[in-house]
Amino acid sequence: MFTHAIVRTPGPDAADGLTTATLGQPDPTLLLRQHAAYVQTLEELGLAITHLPPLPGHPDAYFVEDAALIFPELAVLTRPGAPERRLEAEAIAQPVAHFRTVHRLTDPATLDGGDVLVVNQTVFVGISERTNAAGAAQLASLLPGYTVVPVPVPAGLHLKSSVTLAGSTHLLLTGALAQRPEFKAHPHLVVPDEEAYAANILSLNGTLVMPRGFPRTQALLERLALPLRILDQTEVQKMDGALTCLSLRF
Ligand code: CIR
Repeated sequence: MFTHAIVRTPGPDAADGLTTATLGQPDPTLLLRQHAAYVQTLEELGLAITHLPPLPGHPDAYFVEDAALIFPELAVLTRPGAPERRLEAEAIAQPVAHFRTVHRLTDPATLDGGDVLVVNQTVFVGISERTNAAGAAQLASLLPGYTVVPVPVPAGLHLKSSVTLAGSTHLLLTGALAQRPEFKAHPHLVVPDEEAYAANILSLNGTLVMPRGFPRTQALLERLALPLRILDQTEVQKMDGALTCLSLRF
């Protein structure tokens, strides 16, 4: 069960964040509205919310998932791979320390939380443009009770751009990742190539939360017979963000 989430409100400078998408600039008002609907959904699913204010000068800081990892035993402040985002980790130290003992990744490690997928006691770490092998190794040394499995990220920004948990038993992933030996044996659903963005969903206390506009993925998820919430994510998608990025859930 998830009981808490930490979120940060997008700032007026959100359009200045990093992105590779070619979908245009986010509309600041609509971004705030979509973010508020997201937070309300987490609340409705039973999570108590810690709200952080915008972080001036750090336009990507509302993607809080990248700055920290929260496990039942401890928390880890990451060392984000994009130098522009590195200070976001220290900026979230205090709210995270309220809940867990805080550890830190250090140079030469780089790691974004978007590259970390926890499935029971296995921690898959995407090796990507943001996360390196030293990041995975340092994380493993902090998590003796877990098996850390590095996975090359074939496409997209982060590992979780292409694979997330759907309920408690299945992975939802792209065709490219479905071929990887790390995931092959796991029960999974494969998103159609043209709906790759929908591989990033949230599974929260028995409910699935997915982005709007991906009917084939929705049909796949309906097979799991779990309650489904659908959220507009258009403005976040313009900044290479997705549902998991917008919160730390624990
Ligand atoms: C970035 O490029 O870092 C941000 N604009 C998007 C981060 C998305 N975070 C995530 O998928 N965990």
